[in-house]
Amino acid sequence: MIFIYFKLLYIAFKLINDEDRELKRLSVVLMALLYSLNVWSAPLKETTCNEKGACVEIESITDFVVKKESSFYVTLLDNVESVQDLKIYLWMIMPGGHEHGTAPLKITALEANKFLCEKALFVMKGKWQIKVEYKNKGQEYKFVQNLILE
Ligand SMILES: [Cu+2]
Repeated sequence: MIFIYFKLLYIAFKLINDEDRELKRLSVVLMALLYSLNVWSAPLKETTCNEKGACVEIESITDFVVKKESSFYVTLLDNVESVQDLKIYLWMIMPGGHEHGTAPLKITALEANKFLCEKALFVMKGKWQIKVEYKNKGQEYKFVQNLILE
């Protein structure tokens, strides 16, 4: 989220030319304010690949906000006919090194390779991961999408 925030800030800087100093200053203040109030949360659409060359795409439907139920799509960009034991879950890595999950997601298959994941509840601020795991032809596949929730 921080990364996307700075990316947006960069775009804002590029869009507003140097003559519009006041406008630029205003947009920076506004974005900083939204960010500090924790009401700004960026959508996500990322493709994650593993060392075997298989990929999954994760696309948020709602924004990912702490203590609010979120939902997202997971699309397997692999040969899905032989995929078994699909697991999609949230994982948190705490500052002290402790790790934990959450209540299970509600997962609905929309297509053979596309899944709707609901009831994703990020219970606290910090470093989160969306984990996708499955087996395909006797091999295990694991994907990790990192998220920082402020
Ligand atoms: Cu935690």
